[in-house]
Amino acid sequence: MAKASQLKSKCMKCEEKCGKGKASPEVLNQLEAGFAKLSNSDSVSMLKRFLTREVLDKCKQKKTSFGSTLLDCIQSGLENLDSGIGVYAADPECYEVFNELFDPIIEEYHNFKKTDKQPTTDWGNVGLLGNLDPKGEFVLSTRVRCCRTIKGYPFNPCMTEENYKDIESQGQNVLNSLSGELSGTYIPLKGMSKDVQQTLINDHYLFKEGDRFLQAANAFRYWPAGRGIFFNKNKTFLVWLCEEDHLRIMTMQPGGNVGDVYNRLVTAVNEIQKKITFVTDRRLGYLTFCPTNLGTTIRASVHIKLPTLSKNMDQFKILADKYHLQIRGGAGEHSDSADGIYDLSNKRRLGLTEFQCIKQMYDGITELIKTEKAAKR
Ligand code: ADP
Ligand code: DAR
Repeated sequence: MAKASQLKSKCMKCEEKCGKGKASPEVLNQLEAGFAKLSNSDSVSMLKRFLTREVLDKCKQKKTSFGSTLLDCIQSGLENLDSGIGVYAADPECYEVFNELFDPIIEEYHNFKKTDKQPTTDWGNVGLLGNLDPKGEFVLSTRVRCCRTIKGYPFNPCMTEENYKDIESQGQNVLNSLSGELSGTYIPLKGMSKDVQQTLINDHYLFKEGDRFLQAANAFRYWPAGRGIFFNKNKTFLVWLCEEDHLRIMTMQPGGNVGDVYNRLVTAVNEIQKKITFVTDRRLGYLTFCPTNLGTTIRASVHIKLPTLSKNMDQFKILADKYHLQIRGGAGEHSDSADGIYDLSNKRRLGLTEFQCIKQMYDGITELIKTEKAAKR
């Protein structure tokens, strides 16, 4: 397996495209053309609002040691003018090298200033979390996920096919060594039948394909090399390799027992972290491909039916905002609700501890269920 020092020179795509030290004339031309198109558009993305002429001039020549350029980070937002954010880090160094662009985005999305610092990891007291809906009236299922980046590798836009295979190999070796409730099976996406793949997606276990924002971010190169899913016998513990992030570690089960799901995630992450070194930053915590996932990287969600509250979506969104909850459809990001099922999760991941993230979801859903019950009377 290639050593971390060799890996950086292996990022041939970025190196070839940009050469050594500074961005190539071709990249500079693409940046100027993209900036002109963006400036003349009615986009309301954070990229549009924070990529000023001054920021572009400060960042356009720069490259990270992986060879990533500003173009590698903003290409998705230049192509998808309807992006909310429009920016991904092409490798972990981008948050520092292109901080003039990333810092204002991080501040606005996470309400996290340049002077703020992510607290050290604190999974808290799991015993304080129980079942949100013991009678099963509202909550169909609970899921908690976090993201992890393996040290020495870039993110998708700058990864080589060898990088994907290295990460898959490291991830598979660690996951296959887990025991007890966490023991399970790894299935590479390469060779997976379309029927099996679609069933796993429909059952909410496997990631979807073809997200246009990720496509434009160069997140699907060498697909399906290095991508795959690990899950235990009951599919209550799962890990995605090389989808959006190097690892997405998740636990889930039917019903509203947040304590059970969270406890299993904490156990799994701690076991995995005994065997792989993940990238963390003193200020931003765990680093991820997308800036929306920085810090704890925790998204704790319930699939829930709140038939009275969801009749008025404007009011529903105001309530969700009050409890720092994000509303997604039942099929995950960019999906609409079907059968009145909503995916409600903590919006905040950075500037608070892991326990505070899960508690924010727990308390918010508790309040929404109380409000639903009162509205039904
Ligand atoms: P992520 O959570 O990794 O940001 P998505 O929002 O796209 O990604 O969700 C990924 C998959 O997880 C989707 O199939 C989605 O339906 C499923 N999912 C998310 N939350 C829950 C939940 N509470 N119960 C069951 N499935 C869930
Ligand atoms: N749709 C893209 C990404 C937003 C965050 N979602 C992730 N990372 N899956 C946007 O810029 O709006």
